[in-house]
Amino acid sequence: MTNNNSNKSPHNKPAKAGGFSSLKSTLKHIIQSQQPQTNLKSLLIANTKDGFDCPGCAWGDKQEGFLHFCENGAKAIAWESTSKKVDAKFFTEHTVSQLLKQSDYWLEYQGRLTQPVKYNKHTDKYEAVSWKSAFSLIAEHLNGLSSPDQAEFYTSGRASNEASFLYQLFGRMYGTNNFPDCSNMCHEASGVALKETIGIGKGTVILEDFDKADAIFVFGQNPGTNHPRMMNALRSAARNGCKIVTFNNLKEVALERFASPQDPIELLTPSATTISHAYYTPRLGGDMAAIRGMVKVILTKNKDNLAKGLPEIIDSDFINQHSVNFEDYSNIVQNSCWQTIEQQSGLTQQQITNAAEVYLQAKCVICTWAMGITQHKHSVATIQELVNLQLLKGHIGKPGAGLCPVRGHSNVQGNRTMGINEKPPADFLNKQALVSQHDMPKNFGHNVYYALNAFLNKKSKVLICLGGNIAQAAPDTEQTHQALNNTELNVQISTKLNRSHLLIGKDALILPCLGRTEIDRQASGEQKITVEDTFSMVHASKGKVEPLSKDIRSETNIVANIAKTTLVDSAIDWQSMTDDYTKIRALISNVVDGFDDFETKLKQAGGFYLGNSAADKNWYTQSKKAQFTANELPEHLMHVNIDELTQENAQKHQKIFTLQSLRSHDQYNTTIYGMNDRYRGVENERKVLFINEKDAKKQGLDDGDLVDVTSIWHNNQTRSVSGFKVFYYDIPRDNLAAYYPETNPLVPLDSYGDRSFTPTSKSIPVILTKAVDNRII
Ligand SMILES: Nc1nc2c(c(=O)[nH]1)N[C@H]1C(S)=C(S)[C@@H](COP(=O)(O)OP(=O)(O)OC[C@H]3O[C@@H](n4cnc5c(=O)[nH]c(N)nc54)[C@H](O)[C@@H]3O)O[C@H]1N2
Ligand SMILES: Nc1nc2c(c(=O)[nH]1)N[C@H]1C(S)=C(S)[C@@H](COP(=O)(O)OP(=O)(O)OC[C@H]3O[C@@H](n4cnc5c(=O)[nH]c(N)nc54)[C@H](O)[C@@H]3O)O[C@H]1N2
Ligand SMILES: [Mo]
Repeated sequence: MTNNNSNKSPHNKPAKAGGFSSLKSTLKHIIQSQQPQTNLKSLLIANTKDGFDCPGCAWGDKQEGFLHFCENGAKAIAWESTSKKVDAKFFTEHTVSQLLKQSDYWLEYQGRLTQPVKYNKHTDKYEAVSWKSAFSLIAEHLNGLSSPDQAEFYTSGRASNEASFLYQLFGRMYGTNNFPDCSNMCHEASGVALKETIGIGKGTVILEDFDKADAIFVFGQNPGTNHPRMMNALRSAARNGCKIVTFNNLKEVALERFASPQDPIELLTPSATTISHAYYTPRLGGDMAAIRGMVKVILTKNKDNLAKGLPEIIDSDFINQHSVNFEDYSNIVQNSCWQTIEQQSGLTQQQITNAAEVYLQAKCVICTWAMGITQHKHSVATIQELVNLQLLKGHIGKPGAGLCPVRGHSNVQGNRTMGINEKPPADFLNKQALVSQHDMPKNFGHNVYYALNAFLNKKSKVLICLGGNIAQAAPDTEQTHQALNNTELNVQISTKLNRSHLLIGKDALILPCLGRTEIDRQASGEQKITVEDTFSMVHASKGKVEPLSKDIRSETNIVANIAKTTLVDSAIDWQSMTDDYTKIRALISNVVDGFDDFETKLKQAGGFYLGNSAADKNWYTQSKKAQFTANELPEHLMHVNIDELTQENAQKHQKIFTLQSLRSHDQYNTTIYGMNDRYRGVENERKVLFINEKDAKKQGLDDGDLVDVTSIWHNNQTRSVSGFKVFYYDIPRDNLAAYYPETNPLVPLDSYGDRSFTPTSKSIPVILTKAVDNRII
């Protein structure tokens, strides 16, 4: 195993991930959720034929039919399947001001939302409202706006294809392209980078490719926690001799050693599979330099080979036939010097050369990545560098090779396919105008960044959220909360209570909806919905659990009713859409590419593959070829003029660190399941600051000390969080890590990725100060 930045943590990090402790945790969560039997049944049918799609993550499944649940999928299901109710009675007992004082954990822990409620500003309480009145209030607000662009339609990535298709159709018939969504804070950079370079904003591999790859490079991702089913693919690849090379700012135990809970020996003994053949810990934001270095090694070696009359090591046939801009790119690589590469990546030339050697020895390489790559200022450029690397060897569009942005929410990719996009393609709009017999808005709408700004400037007035928790997911918590407090109407279609429900300007509604696991009954009978996974596989999902109350409606039903009440003289029969979802799928067939014969294709076992033009070597780019991109390495890794700031802070003797905000093992985004982060050895604590021991000592900080963290930004606003516990960890010097959403107050709203507008949640410049009354929070 290759190692660097070695720094022993004094904490109890386990020797392996998965195994019995994973099974134990799964059972604990099922038992604690107060509906154990239902949950067990739910788990057994998750991601199997005729069952429901696991709401945990967007990873795909093989069709062999054994149980496809994992520890964190179990948590997601158990969390949804509670028998505790948050109904109108609950709200009579709590004012919104009181609820605001509670933690995110407490809010969601109260149970499932079971009744529509409306905010009464005189009592400061939510009160029961009929569905009909709720829809009328929404219609009244929407129809009272002076422009449809004063409304914002947010989506979180769990909504089904059917619900999200109707939602965007309604929003556009109403007259706006304002569709901010969670993707803006997530994989947006991947979409932007891939669309420009390979002509499609999605990954090019399918699950089976993982069995055929000789090397898998995993960048900036923690699958042991966030995509546990991916661990099965990595484990079996590693066991078959595939070399897995990890680039991660932190030593994540699952990427080191993983025991499959489905393997009896690994389950019950200390044995485990070594996952990473080599594990590199680059500096935050240093991956672009690391990849540039790998390409430099490859191109240099290629040149040497040619000079010596040896065979070339890049795939020039592929490059000549399928790509443009190779010359420009080679020049920029030549001009990138090792000093900058080493300094930015935090890795040595030797380490980068070793990684390049593994790359060169493999016939088929997959590169996967997630938030460690997408949440920086130069994320688009970093992903384009990955594309450059893969193009060099023709590793796109051949079995066992390709690009794999591992998506987050279970249907976030499907939402985009269905048109949840503030910049819709003209062709999509034209087809939709035809089926709806209605003009479509042509101007680009708002993403999350613009939507929040529009509320802050009081230009937008109505916020409708199809799931999610924008209050805690978005950056700059104080600003975001202010934005929500400026709304004239805040409508939240949700399963559980969260902070987004509690930030109210004037009117607010909470509309309780069914989760993925629950039976969805409509006029024509029980409905199924569809989702698309990270491999562009579309399949059906059918809930099996009895809903907690008859008053809970499906997302599709809620959206259809909002549309029906708001739009007069609509050519779409919204009622029939919600009565029978096959009607929605028929509409989708007419509008969305790849969905012709939708209903028939759905009958195939495991659903159907949407295809991927780049995987077929059809490049829908400007040049009609795959594009090498000659981006300069960033001038600084930090999104502020660091030289200036360093000088300023040097005078104050303050050291600037870069902080990443990430997920613990016991959370699903803003949903906190518990206080442990088992794989990192954290117990009963969330306000934790991971720091290199040497850095800590230099700052006079002992393990367990409490610190305040303040971010550095060029406007004068102070962004600070306090009382974080110092936790020595194996992390590169100058870098820090702490959990999201506790650190969101530190991410300035204006600090976003170039061209992606994704908050720079993985590179926040901060300074530390010892909490005044240390050891007492
Ligand atoms: N159980 C569970 N599952 C989830 C989620 C959840 O919260 N809980 N969330 C879902 C969603 S929406 C998403 S988007 C995904 C998120 O999945 P991940 O991307 O795995 O999520 P993060 O916890 O943000 O982890 C980021 C990882 O990147 C590393 N990293 C950070 N910065 C850098 C860097 O600059 N370079 C490198 N090389 N590494 C870096 C961190 O150390 C960490 O291991 O998971 C999905 N699945
Ligand atoms: N600092 C920092 N900020 C981040 C990130 C980070 O790494 N660091 N990650 C970003 C990423 S990758 C993402 S995707 C966003 C996540 O942003 P969101 O998707 O907005 O947030 P979630 O926490 O997933 O939403 C949780 C809420 O969704 C509701 N919910 C759950 N299931 C359902 C359902 O089936 N239907 C409906 N209608 N509602 C449901 C529940 O009420 C729950 O409270 O956060 C982003 N913010
Ligand atoms: Mo995400």
